[in-house]
Amino acid sequence: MIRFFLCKIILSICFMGIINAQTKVPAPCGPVPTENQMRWQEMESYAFVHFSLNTYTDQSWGFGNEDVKLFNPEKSDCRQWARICKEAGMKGIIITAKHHCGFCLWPSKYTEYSVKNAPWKNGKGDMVREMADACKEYGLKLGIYLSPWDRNSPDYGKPEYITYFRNQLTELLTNYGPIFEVWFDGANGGNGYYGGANETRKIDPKTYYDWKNTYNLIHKLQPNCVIWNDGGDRGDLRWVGTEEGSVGETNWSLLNATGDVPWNNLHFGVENGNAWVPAEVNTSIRPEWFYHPNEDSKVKTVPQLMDLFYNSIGRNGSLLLNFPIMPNGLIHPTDGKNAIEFAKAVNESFAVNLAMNKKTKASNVRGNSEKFGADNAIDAKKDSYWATDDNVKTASLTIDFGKPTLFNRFLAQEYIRLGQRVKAFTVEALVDGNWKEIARATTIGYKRILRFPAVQATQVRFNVTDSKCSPVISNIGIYDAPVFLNAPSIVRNQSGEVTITTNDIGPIFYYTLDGSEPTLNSKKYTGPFVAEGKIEVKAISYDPTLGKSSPVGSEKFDISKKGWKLVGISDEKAAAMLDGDPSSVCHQRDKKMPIDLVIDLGNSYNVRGFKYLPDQNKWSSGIITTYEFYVSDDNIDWKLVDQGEFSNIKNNPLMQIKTFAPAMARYIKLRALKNTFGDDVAGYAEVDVITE
Ligand code: FUL
Repeated sequence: MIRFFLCKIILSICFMGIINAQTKVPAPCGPVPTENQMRWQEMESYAFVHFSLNTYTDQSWGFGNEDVKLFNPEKSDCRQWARICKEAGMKGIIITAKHHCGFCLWPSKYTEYSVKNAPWKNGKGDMVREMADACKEYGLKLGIYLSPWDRNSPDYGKPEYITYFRNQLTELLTNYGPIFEVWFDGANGGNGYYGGANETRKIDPKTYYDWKNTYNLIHKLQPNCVIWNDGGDRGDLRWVGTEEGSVGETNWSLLNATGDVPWNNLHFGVENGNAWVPAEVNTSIRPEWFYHPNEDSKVKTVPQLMDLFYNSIGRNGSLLLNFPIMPNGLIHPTDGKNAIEFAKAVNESFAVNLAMNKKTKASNVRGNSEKFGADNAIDAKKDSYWATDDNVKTASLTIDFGKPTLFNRFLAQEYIRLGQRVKAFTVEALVDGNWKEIARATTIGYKRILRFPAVQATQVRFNVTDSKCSPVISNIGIYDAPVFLNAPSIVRNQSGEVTITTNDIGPIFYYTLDGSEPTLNSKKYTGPFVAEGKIEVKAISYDPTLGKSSPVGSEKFDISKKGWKLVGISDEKAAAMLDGDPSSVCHQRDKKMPIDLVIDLGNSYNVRGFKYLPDQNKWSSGIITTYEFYVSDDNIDWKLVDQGEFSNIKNNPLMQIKTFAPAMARYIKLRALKNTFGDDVAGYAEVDVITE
């Protein structure tokens, strides 16, 4: 009898132990974010501003010999930048204190190559100070971009440079108040001015900068700052492997602490990585990072910015959106307007969480305790969550609207302080009494948002179908977001045939050919049409059922390519580079570098520039990085009219636009000197000329 009671007591102690364990907060699952990473993650969106001597030379990367006297932004106003960023819902601004050219936006004690020798404010200006003050006024955090690569410094490549670099970092981290992020660009070493040496200096980014001690310095001077580094050492945050504005649909905030980081890991993270290194999606509101007037009509539109939002913040990343500053020192009105309208569109999309205050039911609740109940996922509190018992890896949470409700977005957040757990989930809707799967995805992390066609349902079921540890969900949101139509894309092929398209289903297009803004009274598009010579096509799409039209899509075309002939390349191959289609590519693989592309324009033109679109597949060879451009009247005597580099083409394979002093040409020659792979292939998705 005594034995029986003893057993009972022991059993109930054990059972209470289990219950107790299950009412305790779940143990962390793998690596977790630091407080600095948490603070950073919750910022969600912040801005970059790119401003330097490049702004005045129309370059992407300066060589380091550009004249400081060029820097004179007569209307410069960091308060305008801060106001726009604030209105655009951003939480901070990272300023390019020093880009690769080495020019400093603050009067550094350690170099003459700075604002102190520029005409701007008679050398008394300090752009970093003005930025810091404006951020303070608008309640924004300040971040610093300091390029490790310095094409001006005579010491770059030598040990002395590291002292110089750290001295500059110290100036920036001690004189301008709290810094939330420092940004170390991955572009490192190559040719440059280097104090007049004009040579190529190669370094190993992993060892040259002695990052460990640089990080110690940062931690000492700015303990609350996160470090972004794509230049050889894992910092607190990671690049996502592209500057186009998206991170993988599967996105783990984990990486391995040591070893090389292959592209896939940058883009998707590592499920079982042993360090917390979340993704920052960096991209520009225009194609390029610095201001180029020819991109005034290429500013990302609200629908494009919304895509960016879903592909970054909606995929467990943060969004670092760049504003190129114009030579006068201001953000272009279109960039400002689109960014602010974008913020309004986000607010409108997520204004009402339809799940809020609705009846919930969970398949399992940790220790059956209210503390971990399903209601915690819809209470809008970031520190409460729905959690299940430890042994549970698949679980469902149902939200009952109580009446048919229309929605097209589903949002989920994990309580990442306890690690990232969910590997896969589905969303089902109860439509006319039947459960129907409406979306499925992989990871969640800090925030995941799914888009799907609008559905009307009485209940929604969120199913975690696979998880590394028991799921811990802090927030569920269901929304009915407005639909935005994309600006149409416009292409012209070699025969002069213009085609207008969109990814949206069902809209009608209206267009103009004289540069005027299209309206519903403009010409209706009924299919491809021929429009030769120099024209500007502008088009909108309109959806009659929504009663909505899109932003304007526009494209400027130069002389007709109808009579163009490629010298020494078959017409069939050539078609790919003249067809206006960025996805078709022509490669020259049978020659040794330098590889020439010679085109007979059919007639003589006053040529003042050329355009080169590289292969859009960054894994393929043939993306030219260094070039020369020649013109000729007879295909015998050639005149060199331009040479240089397609600076950032590897990370950002954009249309490269180069202009030069006008020269008469019947023949043009693009000479490829080097490509990103260092082999003997030259590839061309599109080639065009710019004429007077
Ligand atoms: C790149 C740089 O090379 C670009 O010029 C730009 O600064 C961008 C943010 O990072 O890698």
